[in-house]
Amino acid sequence: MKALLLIDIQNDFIPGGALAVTEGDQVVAVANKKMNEFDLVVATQDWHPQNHGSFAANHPPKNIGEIIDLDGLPQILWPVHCVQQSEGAKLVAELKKDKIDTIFVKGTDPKIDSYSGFFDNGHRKATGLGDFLKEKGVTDVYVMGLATDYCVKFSALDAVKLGFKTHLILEGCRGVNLQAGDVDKAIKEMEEAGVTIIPALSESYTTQEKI
Ligand code: VGL
Ligand code: ZN
Repeated sequence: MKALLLIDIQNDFIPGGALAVTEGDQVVAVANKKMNEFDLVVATQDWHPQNHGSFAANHPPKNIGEIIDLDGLPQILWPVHCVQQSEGAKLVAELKKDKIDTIFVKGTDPKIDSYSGFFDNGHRKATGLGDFLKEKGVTDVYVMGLATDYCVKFSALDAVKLGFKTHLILEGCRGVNLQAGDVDKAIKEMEEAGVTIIPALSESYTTQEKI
């Protein structure tokens, strides 16, 4: 039994959003197409309270990109993003919602960030996604979404740790690349941890497929 796991395909992570990922909007078409190949589709949603500790604005005079200690863990400071109930936190309008079985929210505790869809960054609390997939009899998890070097990476790494055969749909991912090379490093890290990387289709193959 395989499941498609859509990571944080939210307005704030696409161009025009608060934490825009270059070409982030391009993963939507991939998600909408891939959904048809799966019996189970689940999504994650970054869902922060306004006072979340990952927001630079909550630690003046600190700036975006600086690293602080947040309740004992190193924390990169981000722009205010994916605030609960805001437009930016909504799943992208063009993403087909009818096929999504359940949405798991994360990052709700102001004291700890949660890049992975399974656990917070300190592995202190689970979101319920792991147990949910196990109860459904899922053996294989196919991960895609935003962003490759943060939430996609940590979700894929946790999926491996939980014993799922884990696959990364590369054409359905885009990354932040805060430092040049971060996305490539993330892909390598996932591969070394046992994630199967499904390479992006070549341009010509994509064109052929559309005909
Ligand atoms: C993400 C940074 C902060 C992500 C979420 O979805 O990759 N990155 N919050
Ligand atoms: Zn976040």
